[in-house]
Amino acid sequence: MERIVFHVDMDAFYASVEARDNPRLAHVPVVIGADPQGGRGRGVVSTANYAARVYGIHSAMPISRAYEACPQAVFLRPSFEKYKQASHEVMDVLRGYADVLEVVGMDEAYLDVTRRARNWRMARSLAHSLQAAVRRRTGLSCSVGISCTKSAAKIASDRRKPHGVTLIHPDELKDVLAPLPVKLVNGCGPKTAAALEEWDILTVGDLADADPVWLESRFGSHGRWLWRVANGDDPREVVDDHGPSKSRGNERTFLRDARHPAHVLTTAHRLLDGLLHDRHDGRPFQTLTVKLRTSDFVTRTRAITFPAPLDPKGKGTDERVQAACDAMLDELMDGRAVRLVGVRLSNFHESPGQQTLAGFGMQHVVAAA
Ligand code: TTP
Ligand code: MG
Repeated sequence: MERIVFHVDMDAFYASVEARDNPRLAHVPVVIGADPQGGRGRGVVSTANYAARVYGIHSAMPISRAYEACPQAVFLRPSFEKYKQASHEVMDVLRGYADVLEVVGMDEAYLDVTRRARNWRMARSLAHSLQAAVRRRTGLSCSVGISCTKSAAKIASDRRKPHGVTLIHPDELKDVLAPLPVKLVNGCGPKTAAALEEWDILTVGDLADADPVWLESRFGSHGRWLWRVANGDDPREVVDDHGPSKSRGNERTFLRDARHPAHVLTTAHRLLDGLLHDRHDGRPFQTLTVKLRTSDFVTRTRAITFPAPLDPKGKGTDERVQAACDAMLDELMDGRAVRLVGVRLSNFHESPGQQTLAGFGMQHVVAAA
């Protein structure tokens, strides 16, 4: 059966995280990277938001050139911890949409959705819901490419950025690929591209039409691989190479900052409910973490480790976990309006653990920030 593969890539990832956490950045050019030092800086641009790209600014460009192109842009140093955290939030959402999820970097992932989508029409609508869920639950925007192979899905995700959904149907795959530059073929680095160019092989179409025997004699087995991919044939599976997740979380950014503690608690209960009754993961867990971000963008977490693992479907688990969650959130709420609330389960055990009476109590707070 033909596979249905998504490639999800976050839009202007670092810059979007910064804009999410500081809405004043939303409509001005933002450049993340080295300190421009008034045009004398020596580092490079990590990324730029779309408003800054209008000035020709892009990743890996010297920061001094970016400064020259747009001195009025906001220049920020990267905060990797923040991006890592945002990446976890995104991947948690994606996990809920995939038969198999393969995270390939901080801001991109492949999803095999063959079983759940069943056909191309449903795949497209699944991609739109995924995009909406990522935006709702993380405040960030992504682009989705849909096709029958990883290579094709990756090419697709780049075609309508930002916030695009692009489907390349298998029937049109060869035609869509043909005019693209060879460097977009998986495995074709700058050196191979230069070598191919000497033989007038400039586009994916040129490569697809080349003689595979000649390619193999010139580039070894790599040559044959390139020829296969250029012909739309990429056998790589989407693989979950990360083993069972070490934690599962869920969080919600309020459309308007929440002023009533009861509203925050009810939302947290709903998120918990989703985690405890996840169809795909019923492992017992021992740690619950809550997170609260107030309207001034201060984020704090509290965690509790129960004395024994809790079975998510066990009698009384919901109540116990809710009580622990309420106690921690009560402690974190100090009258400031709340922008985001999150909950996370971790410290998983593989089989339902023996629950003792001690499991009814709470033990100690393990993290506070
Ligand atoms: P990309 O996905 O390449 O870029 P992007 O997400 O910023 O923008 P796009 O909408 O075009 O996808 O890279 C993801 C992040 O990786 C990016 O936000 C910053 C970081 N990065 C660097 O630090 N240096 C680089 O040269 C590149 C390409 C990315
Ligand atoms: Mg990206």
